[in-house]
Amino acid sequence: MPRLLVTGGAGFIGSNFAHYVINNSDYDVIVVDKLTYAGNRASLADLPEDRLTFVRGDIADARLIDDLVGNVDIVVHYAAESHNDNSLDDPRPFLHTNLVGTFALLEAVRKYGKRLHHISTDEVYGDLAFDDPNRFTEATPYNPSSPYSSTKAGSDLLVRAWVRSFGVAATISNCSNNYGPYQHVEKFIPRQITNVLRGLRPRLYGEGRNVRDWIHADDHSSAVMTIIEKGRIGETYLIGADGEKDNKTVVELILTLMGRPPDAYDHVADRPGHDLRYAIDSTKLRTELGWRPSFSNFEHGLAATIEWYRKNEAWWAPAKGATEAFYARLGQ
Ligand code: NAD
Ligand code: TDX
Repeated sequence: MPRLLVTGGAGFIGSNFAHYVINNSDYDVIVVDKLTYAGNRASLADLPEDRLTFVRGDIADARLIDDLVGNVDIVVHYAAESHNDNSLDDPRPFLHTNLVGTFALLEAVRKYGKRLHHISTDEVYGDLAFDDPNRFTEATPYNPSSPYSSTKAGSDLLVRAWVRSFGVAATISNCSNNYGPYQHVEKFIPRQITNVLRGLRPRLYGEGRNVRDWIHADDHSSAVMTIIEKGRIGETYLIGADGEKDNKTVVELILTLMGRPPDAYDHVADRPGHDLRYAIDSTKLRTELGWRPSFSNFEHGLAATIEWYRKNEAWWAPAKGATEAFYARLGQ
């Protein structure tokens, strides 16, 4: 069977992708993950041992990565430090993983002539004004705002340079905000859901007018599989599902779906440099590769996600206390 190396496969989107691949293809999956605070081996616990191999390690460890890449067919690179608020508090791990780690993977795929798909974010494009009629496209200039998004932008540029200078067979995708099961409680949607489950009030940064373009993690996975199978080498594809909503609307919807008054939340200190709005135009992916999202109704996807957190308190509870202590220190 063909073998996929999934970096960061014990994190939110990587573990959803491992489930998607094992349930929808013949690929065997090898996950390499450092198990930082954001990684959780339990997110892969229900996958069959004959299809999934787990290796604990750092993607910046060139010797380990060389060994692993030499023995697979395709590398799908999810591993990253991924949270903006952490990057504003301590940027150093973002440079290590997002830049040095991506460099180690690029050197290994170059040496062995392996196919790479690099996972990135819409945040590399900076933000849009609320009333801007345009959305991000593959041609939008890079303009990142935070240590997180600037290191992701840097990792994309490394991939592009290795394609051009060394002929590495890579593709890149830049996706909008994901939601779904297995997302760490530091992120917006799981934080609010688990606050309500704990009897705490949701916390909205600033006025809550900032807009994010939401996509279910399964739709992100199907888009990545489409690019691996049909994408043109050297190309970038934007992934999005036309899910723009402001944060206030999302908090009110979570409260309503959980049977609470829609105004039972608190405004807290805003994020420094807070990007106003992200919006993805995924026309290229849809017209060239024929991809379509399957979660067309955000409310249904959100209700299923709430149900998952309700049923899986044992998965998220160990991280909740430290996460809220971190936010309390920031006044958030
Ligand atoms: P996450 O923080 O939930 O998971 C990251 C995983 O990478 C964790 O399992 C962690 O242990 C692992 N990791 C971190 N440093 C590592 C290292 N040095 N070596 C090996 N493993 C390491 O992140 P996520 O939200 O699942 O994001 C995954 C990818 O998708 C990232 O590249 C992110 O930039 C991108 N992305 C995320 C979103 C989103 O909405 N969350 C949207 C677009 C793109
Ligand atoms: O408690 C909160 N209250 C709040 O209002 C938190 C945690 C967040 N927010 C706001 C900030 C953002 O406007 O909600 C929005 C979403 O916040 P995050 O979940 O931190 O996501 P964001 O900063 O938009 O970045 C996410 O999408 C792009 C992922 O974390 C990135 O990894 C991805 O690249």
